Amino acid sequence: MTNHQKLTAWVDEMVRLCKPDRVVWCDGSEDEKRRLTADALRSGDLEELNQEKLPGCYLHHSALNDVARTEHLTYICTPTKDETGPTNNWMEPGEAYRTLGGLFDGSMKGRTMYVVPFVMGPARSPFSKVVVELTDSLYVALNIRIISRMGKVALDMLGETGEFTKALHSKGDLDMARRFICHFPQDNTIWSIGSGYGGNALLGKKCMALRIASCLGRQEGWLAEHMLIVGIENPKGETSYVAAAFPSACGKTNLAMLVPPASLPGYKIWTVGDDIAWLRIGPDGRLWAINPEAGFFGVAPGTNKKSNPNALATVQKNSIYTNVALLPDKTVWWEGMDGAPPEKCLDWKNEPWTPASKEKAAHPNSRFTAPASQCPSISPEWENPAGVPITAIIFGGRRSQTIPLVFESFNWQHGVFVGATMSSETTAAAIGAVGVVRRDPMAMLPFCGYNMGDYLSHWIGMGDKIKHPPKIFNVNWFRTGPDGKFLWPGFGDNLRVLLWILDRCEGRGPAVKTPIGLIPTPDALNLTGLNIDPEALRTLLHVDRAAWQAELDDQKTFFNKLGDRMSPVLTNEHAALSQRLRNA
Ligand code: GTP
Ligand code: SPV
Ligand code: MN
Repeated sequence: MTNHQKLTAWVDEMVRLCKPDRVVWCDGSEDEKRRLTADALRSGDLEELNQEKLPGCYLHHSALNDVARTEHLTYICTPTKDETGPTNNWMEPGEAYRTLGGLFDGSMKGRTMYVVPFVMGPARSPFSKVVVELTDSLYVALNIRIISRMGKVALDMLGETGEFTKALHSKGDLDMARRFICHFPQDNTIWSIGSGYGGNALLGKKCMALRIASCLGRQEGWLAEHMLIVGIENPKGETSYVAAAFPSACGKTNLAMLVPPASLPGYKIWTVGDDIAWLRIGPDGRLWAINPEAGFFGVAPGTNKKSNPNALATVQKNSIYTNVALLPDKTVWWEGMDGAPPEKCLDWKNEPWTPASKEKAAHPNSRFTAPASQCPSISPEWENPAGVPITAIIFGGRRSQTIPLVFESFNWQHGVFVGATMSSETTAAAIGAVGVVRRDPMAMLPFCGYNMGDYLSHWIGMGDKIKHPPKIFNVNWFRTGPDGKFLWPGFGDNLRVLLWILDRCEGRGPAVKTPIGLIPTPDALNLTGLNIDPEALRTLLHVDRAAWQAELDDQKTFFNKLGDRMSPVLTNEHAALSQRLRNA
């Protein structure tokens, strides 16, 4: 299939290590899809869903101990620990190759190795990168087919000498004691064993397009970010694009597919990407973004006709569902879907479930994998090799207290500080406690492939190079009241906040200066047709000085952790914020 000698030599070497019974090179054809799907149905990797109601859709159950990314088993393997930094797990590369080599040795005996070449980024884009993943998981091969441009297209792009990321994956025995997700940035290599789940196993996504790509971006002068990209078309037909970084399960897919409320007629939303953005400086001095992916690996629970009709429409065909509940008619269900819960179903563990059951029917991190091209709001520009120009960058987390609905930073440096001091309550997207506030700079804490201090300096440095930098904002859709309910309706109504952001980018839109940044005046947000309690709105836009003092202390603790790699520009921003809060 290829005359790329380095590629075939590497595949041969990995075959000698993993000792599969068979090796299958994936070409991405429809015929191959049919074959692999039939194999997956036979092996039990996939279960067929109702082909009348959900054509081309299948269900996958992962192992019970393999339902989310395992950050504590994820390593960056650089020659020195300092390059990896204090926020990542580190393993010396030699030790990592030895330890994982022992586990990979013979791991594919009795199994098939799929050689899966794919492109991250639009075909013919100079920004795109090729990855070749070797995997013993049919589920992984079929997922990659949906979320990237897989097969011949990638080998064509490689030619005989092109660069590619070497990604080796085996389910191993799925025991967490023998699970490792290791990144070798200096070798452009990823080795992952012991998991078949999402970000641990679909190595083009978080492992390559964020961890490895962030290292490439630093060397080559661009940014690989955990960001959605969305276009907002106004009633005059003008479209502006924004990129937004929120941590896992904090609303990227939903914002990327937002449906404008009926009370704001004439606006249209265009989805470019829902999870990852690669951002470069264009010839015009603006920042341009591409979505390296070709599909969505989205959170299922909470997706319904009201919250995200576009996602729901996207997943009606050619989609793989992971760890959702199965209804008697072989369609799917999850918590937060429209209508009453089913009288009975099989839960994500494949066990009988009724509304009286104590546990959830779908796993909180259950997901759908669906082609981006099926999304009703997909942007006509989504595969533009040049990307789309970014007017605003938005940071945001899940914070029940303190952080206002929206604020604007004073300039690029202050904006980077706002991103660097982001924090969010943890979610089910990673194994571990849920609801604990943690510092998560740019929503990249689990995804930065090098020293976080150097990463923040890279962001500062980019500001000097971008002639027309986007304005930087912060949002929080998740503020709650005394009753624990969300104060802001969220979802489609988030457009109201986006419109203020775009107004500000055009030098319009009233704002008040506060110590933390510029906040909309109460009448600055377009609230037409929205029934929101004025008291709730006051809380949403209020800067509580005592709460911000605690915030400052926690920011300081985090910055201190980065030691001498911490950007002095950002420590100065911290001191300046402290001063502004004192003077207020
Ligand atoms: P990853 O794929 O893990 O990176 O997640 P994501 O950032 O794309 O998050 P997603 O849009 O899938 O949303 C995660 C959860 O947050 C879902 O349960 C949503 O229903 C909920 N959510 C999203 N947007 C909003 C919002 O504006 N308000 C509220 N209250 N909840 C939201
Ligand atoms: C996330 O956790 O941010 C995801 C899902 O988008 S995963 O692909 O598993 O990383
Ligand atoms: Mn994500």
